[in-house]
Amino acid sequence: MSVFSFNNAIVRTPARSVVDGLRAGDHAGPSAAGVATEHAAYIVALADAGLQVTTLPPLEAFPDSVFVEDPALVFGGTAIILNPGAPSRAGEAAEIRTELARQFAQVIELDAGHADGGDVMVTPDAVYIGLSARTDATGAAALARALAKIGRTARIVTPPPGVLHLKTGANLIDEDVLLVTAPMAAAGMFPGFDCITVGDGEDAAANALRLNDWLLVGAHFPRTIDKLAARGFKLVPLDTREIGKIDAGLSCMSLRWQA
Ligand code: CIR
Repeated sequence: MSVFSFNNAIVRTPARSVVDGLRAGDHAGPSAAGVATEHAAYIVALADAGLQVTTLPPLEAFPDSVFVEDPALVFGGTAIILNPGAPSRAGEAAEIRTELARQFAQVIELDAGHADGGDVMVTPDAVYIGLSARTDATGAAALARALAKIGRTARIVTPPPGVLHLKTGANLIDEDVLLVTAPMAAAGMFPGFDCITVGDGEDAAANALRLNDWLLVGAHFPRTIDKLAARGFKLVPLDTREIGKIDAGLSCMSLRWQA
């Protein structure tokens, strides 16, 4: 079974408060209607790729709660409840626990530090954990211990400063192929991988999402799309311009696993 085999996903309907989602710059936030439209199209794309989608209700108290990838990490049979590093997001872990306990035979809690799922990238050989402003060394070590309990090897890496999450800048799109930004490629964290660099001025395109045979990619990154098409990827372009205003991309909006 490949790391891209998925038949289940959890998403959460965006709250109206998503307009107040965290962002690094001081630019305007997204519109609630715009995020809702992008989210609805995303759910269709997950279903079209063969995933059964569980949709959780919106959480107005948590503007970033649409990004369910961050408070947990899931594999077939096991969910690991993480501890998001942004104070405004810490409560999201408790909010998703009940659903994970319902759907997974084993639920493991991170027992120290902070870690966001956006900093976790699963590859065939190892689970990469990126240190960031959200994932600290204590949380990364605790996550590595949790992964060891389920027979997974962790590899802790340090992305360049200023990158929100590991997967903001690097995503596995084939067994040994990464889609990366130029700074991530230059950081030399991924020896042995074939790194495809996103098109000029299209760094946000790096957060693409491989599901089964399909690669979901931001629709407004033409140079990256050309590169990926030339390599033969089966692309599903999706509009991410609204969620992009709060520093998010396509992996952030779901938890995915093979049941
Ligand atoms: C945040 O700053 O936490 C959200 N506005 C964006 C989270 C993106 N999540 C992800 O990359 N996994």
